[in-house]
Amino acid sequence: MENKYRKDFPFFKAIDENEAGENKGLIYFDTAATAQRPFIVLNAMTHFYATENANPLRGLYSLSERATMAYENARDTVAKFINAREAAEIVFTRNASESLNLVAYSWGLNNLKEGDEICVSIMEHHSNIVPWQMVCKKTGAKLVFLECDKETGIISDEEIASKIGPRTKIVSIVHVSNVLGVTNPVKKLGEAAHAVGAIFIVDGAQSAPHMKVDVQEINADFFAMSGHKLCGPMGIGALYGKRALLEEMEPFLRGGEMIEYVTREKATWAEVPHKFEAGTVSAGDAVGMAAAIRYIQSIGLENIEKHDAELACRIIEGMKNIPHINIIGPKDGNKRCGIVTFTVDGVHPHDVATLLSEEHIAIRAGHHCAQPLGQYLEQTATARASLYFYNTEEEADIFLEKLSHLREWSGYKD
Ligand code: C6P
Repeated sequence: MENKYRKDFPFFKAIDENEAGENKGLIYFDTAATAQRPFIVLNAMTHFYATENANPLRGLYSLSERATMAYENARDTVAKFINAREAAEIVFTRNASESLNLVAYSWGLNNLKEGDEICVSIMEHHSNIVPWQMVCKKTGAKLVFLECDKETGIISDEEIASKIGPRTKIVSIVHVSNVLGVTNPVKKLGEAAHAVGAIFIVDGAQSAPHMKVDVQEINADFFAMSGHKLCGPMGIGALYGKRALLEEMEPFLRGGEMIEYVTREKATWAEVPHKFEAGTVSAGDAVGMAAAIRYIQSIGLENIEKHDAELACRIIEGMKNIPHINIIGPKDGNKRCGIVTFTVDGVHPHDVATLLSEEHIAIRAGHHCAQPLGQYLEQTATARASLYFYNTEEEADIFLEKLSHLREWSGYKD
């Protein structure tokens, strides 16, 4: 795929036209943390605030009705994007973390008891561990970890069969690991969960931006995602949930238009999904997220997936020719979803990121909010380059060239 997309982004346009000030010449390889935003998203949000702004879901005047319509249309776009059965199965949240917390608080706390088990994998982001630790603490349930092969990141069938059993009530798994880049076999994991009567939750923070997701095909009961990782604004995300489950759940947060009727003593709740959306909703951000989804759909998720794989292959193959670089996770760029994690012998990952920053390359280093995985792999910190459709082969080659000097810059002679 030739890179005709950079001009769609004020951020890259400024860099490419040499008008980026402090960002001059910057290579942005940190999309797994957050993506950049195209004009189309910023314009959609400006349009909403300039012409449709009123408090949605409340007003009886036409401007408020238009704001409501913009918000509900955005919900419809998210629903179609992941093939939900209906828009009511999409709850807007702040991000994937809040989506997972919603399920933990509203389903987990009300359905688990001592002796039950929650099964996650060792490669989970903290956002899919710490809410479950809270549920375990409050209910007496136990958190069980599926371990993976340390080289390939694969979770074996034997591991799945030995950890998901009659005590399992929740299986909550990351679709694409933000460290290893591997795509977990969610369909198989969902079947294993449902076979023992557990609910199946998928953390799609890193998958939804990079591949076609079909929540019905993977038979997820819940699916969590963030807007900012797919070129949308920060502060908006979504939780997909099957209607029957959402209907039986208690609200997560309370107040605003999530009520049906309130007396001095008690309240009843609005229909789903509004039952889960307390207070004034983030309509401008929802509009921005929908614009981002339409934008990446116009590029084509299969094209994005192919581009990310080609660039990751180029980087991984290049890294194999540089001494003292260790790739963490699969050595095949086709299996990395654009996420390349590595270490350099003798150079702390934080120094790798700092030295590269001096060369105008932005990568992430540290524990990547996946400390149990770091402990399992005996890597307290790693460096990570993460790519998207707006990155180029030229950037990959500059990155590799700089990488080949890191040891020398750190005082090593070999
Ligand atoms: N990972 C990273 O640099 P939020 O922050 O709620 O939008 O997403 C949380 C989250 C959940 N699951 C996975 C697999 C993730 O990768 C993330 C976010 C970023 O890897 C920031 S820590």
